[in-house]
Amino acid sequence: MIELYHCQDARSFRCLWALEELAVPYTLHVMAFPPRATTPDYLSKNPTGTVPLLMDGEVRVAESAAALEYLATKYGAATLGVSPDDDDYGDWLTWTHYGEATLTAPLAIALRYGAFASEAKRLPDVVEDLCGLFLDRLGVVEARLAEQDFLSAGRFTTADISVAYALLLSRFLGIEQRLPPATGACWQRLQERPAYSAARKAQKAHAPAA
Ligand SMILES: N[C@@H](CCC(=O)N[C@@H](CS)C(=O)NCC(=O)O)C(=O)O
Repeated sequence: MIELYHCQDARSFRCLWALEELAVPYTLHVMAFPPRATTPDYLSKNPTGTVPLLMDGEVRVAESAAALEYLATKYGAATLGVSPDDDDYGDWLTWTHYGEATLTAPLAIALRYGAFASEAKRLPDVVEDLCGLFLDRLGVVEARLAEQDFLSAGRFTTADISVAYALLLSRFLGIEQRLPPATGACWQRLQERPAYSAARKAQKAHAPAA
């Protein structure tokens, strides 16, 4: 049975959403954030203390885009994934990783210095600069979504899940209203997917007691 270690709305949400899309059985462990402080035992499973950690028998994947790629390749070759034989394979990989490495990375730092840091350590100019960088980097997403409904392969894949997570984070920075139109419209459509709602319900249902 697959096990997913998760914190509410953290990058592990990508994996939770993918698991719901794939309808494979899984056990969900939701920890309060940050697990290094709230769940010290977790460090023995993942010494970086970060989520996600996806375990599938002996297999352990601790990067969210890698976990998407793993799940798609292993359980969703014809649904969330794209086969190496397919012309869209490189494109699909690019977007699946773009969502984390290029889009989410600046937003995560912006959240750190905008929302999580103590008042004295907040850096509003840096936060605005990082948000601007994120919005610039969304330009290629907007160009693609102005032409087609999904980012890659002409259908819903992990590429959409990966990028959509960055769009979710934009909400927590108060810049969701600044998403360009085709991207914003796609984000609305993605939130209507039953698996997205199921993932949101699952993280709530398994939330640790406050
Ligand atoms: N690139 C990694 C980043 C993982 C990461 O930093 N996760 C955050 C939550 S979104 C975390 O667990 N932070 C807790 C900490 O750093 O202690 C991935 O995509 O999985």
